[in-house]
Amino acid sequence: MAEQARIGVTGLAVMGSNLARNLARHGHPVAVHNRTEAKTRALVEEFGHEGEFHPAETLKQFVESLERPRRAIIMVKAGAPTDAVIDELAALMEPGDMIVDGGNADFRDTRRREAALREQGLHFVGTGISGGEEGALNGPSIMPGGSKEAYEALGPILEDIAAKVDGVPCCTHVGPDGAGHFVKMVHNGIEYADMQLIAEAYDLLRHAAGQRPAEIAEVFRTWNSGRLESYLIEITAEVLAHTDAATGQPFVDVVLDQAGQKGTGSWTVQNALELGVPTSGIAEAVFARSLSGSAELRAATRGLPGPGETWLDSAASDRFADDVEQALYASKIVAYAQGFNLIQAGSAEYGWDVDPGAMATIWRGGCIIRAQFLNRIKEAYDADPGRPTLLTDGHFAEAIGGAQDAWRRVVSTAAQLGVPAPGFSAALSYYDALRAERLPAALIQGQRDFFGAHTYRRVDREGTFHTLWGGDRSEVEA
Ligand code: NBP
Repeated sequence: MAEQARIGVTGLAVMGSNLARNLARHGHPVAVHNRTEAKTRALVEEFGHEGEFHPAETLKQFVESLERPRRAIIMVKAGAPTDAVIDELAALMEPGDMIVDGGNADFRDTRRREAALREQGLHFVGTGISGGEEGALNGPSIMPGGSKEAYEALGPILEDIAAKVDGVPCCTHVGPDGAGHFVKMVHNGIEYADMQLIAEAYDLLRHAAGQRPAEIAEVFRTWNSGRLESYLIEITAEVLAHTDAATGQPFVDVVLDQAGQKGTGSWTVQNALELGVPTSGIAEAVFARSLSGSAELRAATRGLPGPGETWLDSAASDRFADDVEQALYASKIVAYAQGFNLIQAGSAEYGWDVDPGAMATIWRGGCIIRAQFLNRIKEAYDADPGRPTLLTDGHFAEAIGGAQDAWRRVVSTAAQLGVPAPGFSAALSYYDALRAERLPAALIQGQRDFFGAHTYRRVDREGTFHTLWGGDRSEVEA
């Protein structure tokens, strides 16, 4: 078969089909293949007019239809199916060719696959693709890892089909081997945190201030024209304003209150634990989803006593929405600051040299967490790429300084009225812990030394010490 296609996509479920259409619409001749051939035919029959498609019945035909060096994107189920397709493709390819995994792979798998294919002279590009099916079709945020050389051959095509913000593509070379999938994982973790904080804001307006969903939808619409402007705030207003056709009830009241998850949130937290990076905003969001799904536990505990007061009085209710906006903005800053610290830690651990400001740039469009706010993050890292936390940036420090009284009122109101707000509370505790001159970790060191002779260091002189707790309590140098 003649080598005519610039790039190929194998795996034509919703994501692969839409990505192939996006490529074709941008004038890139695209080879298409799917294990079950009917999907390939259906795609070309329905959308063949959108561009130049080269349907292949077998993976061999698919590979033969690609111009060299070959560029093949895999969009199949993550895990074993991806390994199976990689093995099959690699056997058909030649040195210098590129295999791109656009699925939601674990970055460790990506590192393993990249090393194995490098041995064979092939490039392996694990790339995060965010924005769901709509993004894949109309412009996703793309986070490719792999070698610089592979990016030179692949990047321009990916940048072409990515979302654009102010003319800048939401795609850049993230870093070697698993960097792209790591950053995509953290993106998803931040998405969990952002959604949880928004949900808590809704819950407080509903169950502390007594507002109806339609009223809260209006509050979110207002917020969406300010500093919180983002896709997630926008769709929250839409969901809250929606009425269930069958019952006439607010849609949010007829949906079972058990949130699902596919796993990238918990991956993020697992990696944060391994790297020792506090990402309490993401962790609380993952746990909140787990708790919501713990049906038996919730049923068994429903009657546990709560506080006497459960509503704000009307005067307090009136100013509460403003307070919640401030708490939401401050907590969001903390959640993002934690997520970016995790990216920096992963980058240092695996030697990726990821530019955090560039990540903020490519998340401004196409993906679920797209937001105005990301421009601010980019500016903060442009001003100081090595900054230890976003919280020290002038804009964010000032925003939190201005928000903190309201933030504290919201967290204490939530506690007093018995409305759960784990994201808001954890974010505030993190902020206060960072600010603290002394942490109670000194006491923990004392406890550890007492029961396990784990030793401690002193504030006033060098060295490692142990107190003879079981003896005369004198101090010895360890
Ligand atoms: P799915 O994750 O549902 O996978 C279905 C595709 O995998 C079909 O093309 C199927 O072929 C193929 N496949 C399977 Br299953 N096992 C295979 C095997 N052993 N060999 C060859 N092909 C196999 O598709 P998706 O929802 O389009 O997602 C694709 C990837 O993109 C996933 O990794 C996903 O995590 C990621 N992703 C999805 C989204 C989203 O919003 N859905 C967003 C971002 C990333 P068949 O037709 O023959 O069964």
